[in-house]
Amino acid sequence: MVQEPLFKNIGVSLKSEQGSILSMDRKSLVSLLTDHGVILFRFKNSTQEAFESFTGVLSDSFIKHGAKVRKARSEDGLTQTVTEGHAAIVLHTELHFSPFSPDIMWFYCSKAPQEGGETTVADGVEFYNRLSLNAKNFLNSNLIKYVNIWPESTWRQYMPNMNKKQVIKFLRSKNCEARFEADGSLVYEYITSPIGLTHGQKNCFSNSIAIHQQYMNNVPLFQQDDQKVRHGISLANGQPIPVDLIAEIMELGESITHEIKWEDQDIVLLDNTRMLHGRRYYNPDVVRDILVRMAKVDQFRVESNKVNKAG
Ligand SMILES: O=C(O)CCC(=O)C(=O)O
Ligand SMILES: [Fe+2]
Repeated sequence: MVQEPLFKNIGVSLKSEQGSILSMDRKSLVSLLTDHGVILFRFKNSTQEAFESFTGVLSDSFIKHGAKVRKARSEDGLTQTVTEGHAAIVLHTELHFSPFSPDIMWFYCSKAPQEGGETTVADGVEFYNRLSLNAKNFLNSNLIKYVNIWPESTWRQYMPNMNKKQVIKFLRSKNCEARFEADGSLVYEYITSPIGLTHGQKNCFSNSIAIHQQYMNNVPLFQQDDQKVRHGISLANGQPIPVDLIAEIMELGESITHEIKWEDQDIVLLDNTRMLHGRRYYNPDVVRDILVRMAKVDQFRVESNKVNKAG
């Protein structure tokens, strides 16, 4: 097996012509992921079945993404497509806007695009360090409020065994205001810090601020069948996020973005508590098929002290 840096400052790639992905053990995966944030496994013959077994090495606690723009690709629905379509997606922490944010993400390249369609990644620690002092101060002293409106088909994916009363109780235990609308939609607010802490206790820019501009301005990309805007974002006090801060986040994010150029059967493991991800545009006539599995792993969960401090 050949181990080399994936990008200049972050990530590692492991390549093997003969070895099986299933020979990697939990301990080395945890240490590689902690040290490097993102791992590319380029092994020959990594089938979807091998991929699914491999993802069980770190955790058996998987999360199903409830968005309608993803399709189930395994019987239990835990292997899903990435967000469908060919549009670019800006850097984000997966599901940061909810208490269901996974600690890790696994990607599987079932069909690599011929051109474009790279998955993008950026280091949230570098992101934080390179923010202006103003932006750092602002993000450290403000919490973000996300508003989510989830149709019944969505919230049931995240909380399959709960009735409506239990859903409200569960969300209140996570400090969320929550209620149901007459059509069964769940409306709730989730307040959290835009700055997380890594396992090494480093500050980390980790949130869904940028992608909410896409959610709100490019509705068809995320809701093909419904024009109701399902996401909102503001500061915890309801004030809008300053436009110059959003501009700084967009510009800085792009300047520290790396691209994963997929090959068939590649597997990528990403620490969602530290690394942001997104994707580049690709032409609609290009075939691209990337699958994803998302999981909770106790070792990779670091509660942000800032939320606790703010009560
Ligand atoms: O298509 C990709 O590479 C990633 C898209 C994405 O961010 C997602 O589906 O979570
Ligand atoms: Fe994503």
